[in-house]
Amino acid sequence: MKVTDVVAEALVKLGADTMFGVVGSGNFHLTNALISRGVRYVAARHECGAASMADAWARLAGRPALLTLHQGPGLTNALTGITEAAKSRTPLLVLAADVSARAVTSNFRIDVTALAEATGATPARLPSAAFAFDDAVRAYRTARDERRTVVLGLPLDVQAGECTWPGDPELRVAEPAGPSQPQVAKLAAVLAEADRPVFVAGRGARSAAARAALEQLADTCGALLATSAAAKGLFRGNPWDLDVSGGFASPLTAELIANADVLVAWGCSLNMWTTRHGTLIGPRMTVVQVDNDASAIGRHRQVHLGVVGDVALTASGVARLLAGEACGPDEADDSSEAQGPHEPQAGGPADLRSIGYRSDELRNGLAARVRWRDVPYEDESDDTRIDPRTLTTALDDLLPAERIVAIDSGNFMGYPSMFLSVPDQDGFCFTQAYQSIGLGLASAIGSAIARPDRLVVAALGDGGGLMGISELETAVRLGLPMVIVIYDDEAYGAEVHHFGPDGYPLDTVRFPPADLAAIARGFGCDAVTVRSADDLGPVRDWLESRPGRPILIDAKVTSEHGAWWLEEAFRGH
Ligand SMILES: Cc1ncc(C[n+]2csc(CCOP(=O)(O)OP(=O)(O)O)c2C)c(N)n1
Ligand SMILES: [Mg+2]
Repeated sequence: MKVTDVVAEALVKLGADTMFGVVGSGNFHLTNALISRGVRYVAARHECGAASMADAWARLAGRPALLTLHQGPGLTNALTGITEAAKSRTPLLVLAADVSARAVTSNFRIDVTALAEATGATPARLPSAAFAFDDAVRAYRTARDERRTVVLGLPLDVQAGECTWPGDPELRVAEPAGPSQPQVAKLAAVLAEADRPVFVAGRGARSAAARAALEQLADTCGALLATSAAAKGLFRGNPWDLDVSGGFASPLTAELIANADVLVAWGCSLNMWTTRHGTLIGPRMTVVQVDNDASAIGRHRQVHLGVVGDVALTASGVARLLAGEACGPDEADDSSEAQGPHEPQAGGPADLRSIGYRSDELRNGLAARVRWRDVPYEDESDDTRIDPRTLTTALDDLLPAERIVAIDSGNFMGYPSMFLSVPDQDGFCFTQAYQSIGLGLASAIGSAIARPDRLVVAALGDGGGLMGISELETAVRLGLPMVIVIYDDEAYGAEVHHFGPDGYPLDTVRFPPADLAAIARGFGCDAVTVRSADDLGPVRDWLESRPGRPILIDAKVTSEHGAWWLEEAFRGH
């Protein structure tokens, strides 16, 4: 068989079914070999867009996407998206065509392995036709089982070679590893003593199984439930959900986390964003980190206890140990409540009892004040521009709850992150591990392909939106009914607010007005320019008719001062 057929057959047998890319001569045959075996191929207009689509798709599907690239510039164009995926531990297999070993003077020659390494991706290569099957299978398994972004270099001469089909690859998937019993016991002891425990769940806890196990354990010891931005939505619907910890946290959330006596990070790195540069971690707080990757423990800050193990297995192991033990100070007073610690409590009367950090009063306080949209503010809208908070609250009311919010980077980004609710952990696509602007539209497209059952909302700045705008053609060509909101301040607002207060010239980061609605119509989108909430009528009409094309909202937003989280963010520069 041809090597391209062997590689394609092996990947399909392993479960690959969705591929993004831009096709040139070097990846033409392999891409077609995959398509002919039933793999869905999505043609992007720029390789970086293809990479971000693949990244978002894989985050939501929970298994590797394929990214197919032409040799040389095909790979370098994709590097920013690949770096974001690698930093986010997205399972992604990059099929990177490469020049033949002997083509030393080719224009397309580039050091693929060095490039992959430089981005934090895992390099792999097909050095010979004879081992093409084994190398391709290993690359896919590394992406899937170790949640890595793998760049598989595919030299043209090897692709054109032949080899024999050795038989189907083994389909076994690596089992998650549980923690050691002594570590489970230590964590149980910490929680048994905790008066005000808070759990912060991160990317490594983004699953229904982890949610169930964490909620059960939190019920047992009265913990409040927060997430990092990457896991936003995980505890939606739980009355003890604090939403996101860190720079995006509402005042009540920040206060409750800072006052915890025990904080357990579950599959969460506790980076400067999640801890607000450490300010949410009090000096007497006991900090525990649970992660299936030993190297993640203590990487961003010191912890008192590190537990190496799968989040769901660890949480259920600790809950089992605590079962039957009173771990909240008030639990003994609560004997009238017949419910045992392991019975589901959400929504039931047992939620009303006081245990750990939980009380009736707090529950009511959370219901009334934990969301940003319930925090009072002075509306700064004027005749020509809408306050981004007012815009986003109006959209939150207008858009269906079953949604996925995909966010680009910039000053604007906290508004959609905090004022648009999401239904669960799959409702938020946050491609911010590399803090690049320009990835948001493509990650929204990848999300829409992964979850056609949900309305996807792309939230972009005018800078990031224009940087990635070529993919508007992809969204229109694919007939994706998505909402694209551009927070248009006619500037790289993040830079304006960073340097403006010190009196620096801002000409390099300000732009003349652009009619983004007209540009969108040129691509074939519906579009509307919004200067007040009254202008949102066409969005309502679009939602009712749901035509098979996107609608772009060019929201001319107020920008007198930077967003509240921005100051925090600049401390990390
Ligand atoms: C690829 C890339 N280039 C430059 C930057 C630096 N940068 C961060 S935010 C920003 C401005 C983004 O402008 P816009 O998308 O309009 O959002 P705003 O800040 O105005 O809300 C820039 C240039 C970056 N993060 N990534
Ligand atoms: Mg802007």
